[in-house]
Amino acid sequence: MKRREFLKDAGAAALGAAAASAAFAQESKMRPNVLLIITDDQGYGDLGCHGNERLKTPNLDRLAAEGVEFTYFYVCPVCAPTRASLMTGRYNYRTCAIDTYLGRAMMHPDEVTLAEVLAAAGYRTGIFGKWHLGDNYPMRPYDQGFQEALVHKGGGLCQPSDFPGCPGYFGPVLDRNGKPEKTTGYCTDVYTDAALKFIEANKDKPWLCYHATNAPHVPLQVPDKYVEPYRKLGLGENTAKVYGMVANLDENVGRLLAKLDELKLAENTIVIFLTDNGPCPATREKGQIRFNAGLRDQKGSVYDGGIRVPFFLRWPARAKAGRKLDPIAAHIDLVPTLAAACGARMPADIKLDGLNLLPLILGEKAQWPDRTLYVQWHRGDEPILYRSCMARSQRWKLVNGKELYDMAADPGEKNNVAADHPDVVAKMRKGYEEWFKDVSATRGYDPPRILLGAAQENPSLLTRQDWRGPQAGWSPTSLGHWEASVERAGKYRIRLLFAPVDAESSVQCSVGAVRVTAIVPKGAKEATLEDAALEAGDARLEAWVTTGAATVGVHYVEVRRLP
Ligand SMILES: [Ca+2]
Repeated sequence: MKRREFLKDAGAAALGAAAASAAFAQESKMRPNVLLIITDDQGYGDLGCHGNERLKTPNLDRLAAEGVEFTYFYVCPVCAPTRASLMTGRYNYRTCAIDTYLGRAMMHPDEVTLAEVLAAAGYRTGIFGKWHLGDNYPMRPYDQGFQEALVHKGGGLCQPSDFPGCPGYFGPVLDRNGKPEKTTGYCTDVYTDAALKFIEANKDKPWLCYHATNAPHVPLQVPDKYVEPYRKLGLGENTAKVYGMVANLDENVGRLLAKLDELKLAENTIVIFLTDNGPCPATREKGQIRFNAGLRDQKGSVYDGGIRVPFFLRWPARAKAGRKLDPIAAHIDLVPTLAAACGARMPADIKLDGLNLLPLILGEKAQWPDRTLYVQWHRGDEPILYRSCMARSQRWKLVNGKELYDMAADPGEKNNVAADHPDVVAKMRKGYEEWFKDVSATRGYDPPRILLGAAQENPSLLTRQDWRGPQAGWSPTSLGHWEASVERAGKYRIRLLFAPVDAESSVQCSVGAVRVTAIVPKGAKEATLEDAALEAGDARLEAWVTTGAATVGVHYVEVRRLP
């Protein structure tokens, strides 16, 4: 069954039942709400309850104490891959979201997301903050099951995907359900305000609130009042700012928890907190990674410092508080766990990689299987066998196919014991190779295409987040193209935005075989190209500015189908 048919069927079933039966309404009242909080580049050690003696996180510590904690919870070493797995219950290599930018964070639109699964089961769904799985139709959060969205574009604020004129973390211009909206206040506060409003408005229905902050990702912008206490402790400026961002986050988590109390929703709301990867290398002080509870390495690494993150789950109605669970778990487990907890149906033909963790969370006596989790990471278009990968069973961890660590005895991954356990190494290598072949075969590694001229998105704003090609990048001289597909033939208006030119220049845009051009005067920073007659179908879109002998790419392309 195709995903859209499934979603239609499941949605109709849920709605039909709801209309037909008061019992269902009663039952749906018992369905838990889900508040899923994920932060960006906050490491395992960036929490008071993980032994950080300087950083104060009273609200997150409280959440940990009131819920269960998975001690060994794994994600990918960077942002978008983690989010793809979180949203689908599948290894990200199955989903086309295989890197963070240059078109590789776009997730295949046929993937079924947590939001789609819960929406089909009658949930209200909202996302506030960071999506990072595609900025254009049909990959945006509201194309993928979220009924309400207030999100930044790309992988974070202050990136080339920002709406033109977005000032940064303070008063960001955000995407509200497909329209740019100038906000006021600090980004994390803005997302929380929107989440609180969403929860309040939907207090009588089951809901999924995905609260995904771009903090404490770089750049380290945060109100100074949060940073000052950490400067006073003598911490370096980077660490003080990261801690300030986390302190602000913690305060916002406190606001969310207080709202659940106020609305008397806390009992039957599943609150989950996790982060998407380890601490960012750019925030080191004099080359040193900040406190990370003894884990090895940082963001971008498959040692535990890059991929082992905090994971707390609070559900007072059903999960006894204060337990630490040692079975290994991962981002791929969220979808099966939450689908089970919320009574939602999964499409039968979808290969989920994760396990339903409920038996562990509810403390049922379950035979829990030892399994092996896999994480791999690369930059660019295709992963390479054995490059930056790890396989993890309950006891062992194999890194890059050749280093073996006994994780129970050596959580800091200091002693490679591969030579002592050739049988374990051989078995894990075999498992990894099978996994690599399997995930690579799902969709291959071509990026998805952006659809132009669709009723759902017109105009489309293309940014450097998703452009492609050997010279594509985020520097002033970068030059790239977009892999697009024109949904409907017709007349289009194409507007280009670029860095101000220092002399008369020629600007050009090609879409497939069609090329439109203009001459702009010195100082110009945009041009509108009228009457591009585009055919339907796949097309490469390129746009560039030539000044004298130099040719550089544009910053934005706005493609509008004319009526
Ligand atoms: Ca991240």
